[in-house]
Amino acid sequence: MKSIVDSFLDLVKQRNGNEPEFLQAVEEVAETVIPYIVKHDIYHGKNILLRMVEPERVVTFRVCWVDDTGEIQVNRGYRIQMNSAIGPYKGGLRFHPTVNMSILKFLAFEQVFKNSLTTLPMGGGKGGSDFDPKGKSDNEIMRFCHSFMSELFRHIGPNSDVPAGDIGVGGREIGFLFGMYKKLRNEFTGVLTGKGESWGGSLIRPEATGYGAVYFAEKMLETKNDSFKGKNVVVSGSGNVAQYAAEKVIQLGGKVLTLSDSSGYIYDAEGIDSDKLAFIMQLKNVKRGRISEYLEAYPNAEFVKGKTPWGVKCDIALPCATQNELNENDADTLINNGCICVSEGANMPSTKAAINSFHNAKILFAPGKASNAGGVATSGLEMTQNSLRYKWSREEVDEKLKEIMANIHDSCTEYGKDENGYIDYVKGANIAGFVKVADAMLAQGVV
Ligand code: NDP
Ligand code: 2IT
Repeated sequence: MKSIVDSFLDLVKQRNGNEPEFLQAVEEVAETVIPYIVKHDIYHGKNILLRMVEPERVVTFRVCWVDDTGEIQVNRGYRIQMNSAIGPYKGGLRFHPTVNMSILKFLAFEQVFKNSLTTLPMGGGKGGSDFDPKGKSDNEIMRFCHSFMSELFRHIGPNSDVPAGDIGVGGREIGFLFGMYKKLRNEFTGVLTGKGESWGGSLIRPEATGYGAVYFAEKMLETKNDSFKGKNVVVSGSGNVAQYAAEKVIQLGGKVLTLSDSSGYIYDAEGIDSDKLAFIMQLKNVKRGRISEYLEAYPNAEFVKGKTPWGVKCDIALPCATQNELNENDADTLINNGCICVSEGANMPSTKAAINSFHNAKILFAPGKASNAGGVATSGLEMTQNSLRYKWSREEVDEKLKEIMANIHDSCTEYGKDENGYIDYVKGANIAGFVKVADAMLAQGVV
């Protein structure tokens, strides 16, 4: 068995040797899906996984824009159209200086499995730019977004490819991108999700990824007759996903001890309550400040510079910042400190060795492609509402989101439960996500 996995990975490495994050994502899937393929004749010998690791299309383009000092800036834009077997390409746009082909291909690959798990008809894609939004004025952000869309519009559409937000792309950026798309196409369509409430956006979309990651953790805890009530929770990041994960934890009676950004983390032993979270939302979303400024309002808290929060003793950990932010040592520290549950809000925040530690310790661990799928699922619900030219209430969307997260939990259990009752959510998510896409690819032939 091992040798089939190894020879597959050797081939993928030969073709993508300079793409470490992409290889990391493929390796995790191959190790769980190939043994399943080998046992199931309909998938065996069809090179399905080999077809799935090759993007259907990759677009890269130049993005020129003029900064506030009048200087001309040049960035690189990308859209990876990974797999459209079960629906239009769907996935976010990331604006961050670390964006490159490896990062976007890993994200697009994960997205294919994640979108399949949502039960909604969405293929997988991802895009973005190496543009750094930090410290840019609103006008600079607008000029960049307009320039970016002045090329991307050729490659997307409401029935072909529907982008959304990710790191560095939130409501403000989606607005600027949508404005330029609408102008160039002269049509008002649901080509992007995460839109504003008054122009086609879905209620609960901003909250959905963070809420979903907590709903998923709640489902995992239920398997142990446990809940968030009275639990100490460590959250990383302080962006969209982290903020709403924290909000839901507080609503469910948990105590949020930390939040972070790329400069370090804040630790508030008294707990970050809803008033403190409102301060953080204002600080990050309106003032666009740094998490360390929390101490100006709440001097009893600590700011730990240059560190991630995994050393803080907790019951539950929610990594909600970025890829590979939690390594093997961090995982061991969490386990030794009594952590019982890790639900990933970010994409691939735990390294492979960290995941092995969680599995060996038999604690509850959910990979992002299952636990953070609430964001894209609610994007799918936004697409549905746009097609219907209709709007559901907050309660209706939240109810559907909860139901989708519960379904994903069931799918992971179906394919991931071992003979001793332990649920390997990584294996479960990979196989459940794979089966639906593979069946569609088989039905559509070699295209
Ligand atoms: P935001 O841009 O809103 O926030 C990102 C947060 O992560 C910030 O606090 C940022 O800090 C921190 N961060 C980013 N890069 C690093 C880094 N290299 N080291 C440490 N901290 C870092 O993004 P989101 O909250 O939307 O995204 C967070 C994660 O969730 C990503 O992995 C994304 O792919 C994933 N995700 C997002 C979804 C969505 O709907 N938005 C859906 C599913 C997954 P700083 O400000 O210092 O950069
Ligand atoms: O990683 C993700 O799932 C996202 N950034 C959200 C994608 C989407 O289309 O809503």
